[in-house]
Amino acid sequence: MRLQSKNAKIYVAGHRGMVGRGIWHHLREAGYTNLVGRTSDELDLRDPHASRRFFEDEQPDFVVLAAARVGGILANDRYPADFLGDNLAIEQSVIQAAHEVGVERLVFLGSTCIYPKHAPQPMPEDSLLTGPLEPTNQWYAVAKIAGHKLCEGLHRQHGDDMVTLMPTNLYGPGDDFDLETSHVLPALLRKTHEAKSRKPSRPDGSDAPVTLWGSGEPKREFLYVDDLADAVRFVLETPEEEIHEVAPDGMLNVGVGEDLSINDLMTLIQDVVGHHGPVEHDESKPDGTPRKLVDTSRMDALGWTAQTSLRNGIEQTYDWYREHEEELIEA
Ligand code: GFB
Repeated sequence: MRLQSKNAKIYVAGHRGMVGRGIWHHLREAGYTNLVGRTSDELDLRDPHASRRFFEDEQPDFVVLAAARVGGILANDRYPADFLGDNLAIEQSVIQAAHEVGVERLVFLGSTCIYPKHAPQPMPEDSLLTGPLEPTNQWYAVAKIAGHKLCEGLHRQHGDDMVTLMPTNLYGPGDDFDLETSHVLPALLRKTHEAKSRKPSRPDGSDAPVTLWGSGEPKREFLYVDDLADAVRFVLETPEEEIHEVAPDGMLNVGVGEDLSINDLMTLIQDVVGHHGPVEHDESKPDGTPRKLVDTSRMDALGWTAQTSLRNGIEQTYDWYREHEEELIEA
């Protein structure tokens, strides 16, 4: 059942993370007044009993499942059991509880790393499970595939209204800027900002170098978090039959339809930050999947497109980073 009433109770799971927070603010701005959230200290979503109690007490009408253990290429590679186990546990507990209390609709957030490493580009939803996964993030991918399949299975077996969105690489205000765990965009923003701020500059007046991981040749597509939040609202408001007409498996890619190499992203970030200095490569770090551009035909057919240009999104993220720099470094 689609979201129509501004008073409907919407539970945003993971509302303190970058994605959940973006969705929360966006829904608020769209006039939805009855939002529910719990921090991970208040409610451990990996615990099925606690999740079940919470759903029974709150009886949400709609659920957006944005809670997950997430991280960049290195974190995925270093903590395989956490990325697989925590995500499986969260999905099982939240999706099952939503089924048991009979919510109107659940929107589950997956990731485009669920597609095979060598999927055709752009990657259509039906390339799922047609080939081997990228090894660095296979653990996270398997968990996200399982979450989607649980939604698809509940739809098939019980008629539950559950939709999975597969967003491409996300970034924006509130992102993780920790260099060990973050994704490439916030990591390069921080490194470039710090290189530019390092004084004195080099003898020729140029800024200190920035080191990026790997060859810089892999290509990625970046989606601004507010655009994803808008896509979530749009999907919540779209009738179920329309969604299933374009997405019989209940899966919708969300992207911008364009990608660029990490080297080109570096150049754009240098331009936004005003960094004039060399770029070095740490080839001991992995490149990951060579390319990950999503086919957005299904969302196009429903009438949704992303609005924020990459440059504009990076500028807004950089503004946010500078405002919060001190607290981020202390944390
Ligand atoms: O964003 P990222 O960590 O994740 O890395 P993935 C993308 C590319 O940027 C890789 C390169 O080729 C990295 O080697 N890169 C260059 C850097 N410099 C840096 C840096 O300083 N930090 C980081 N983090 N990367 C993740 C998956 O894959 O994407 C997750 O591991 C999830 O499971 C997420 O799917 C969206 O795009 O490779």
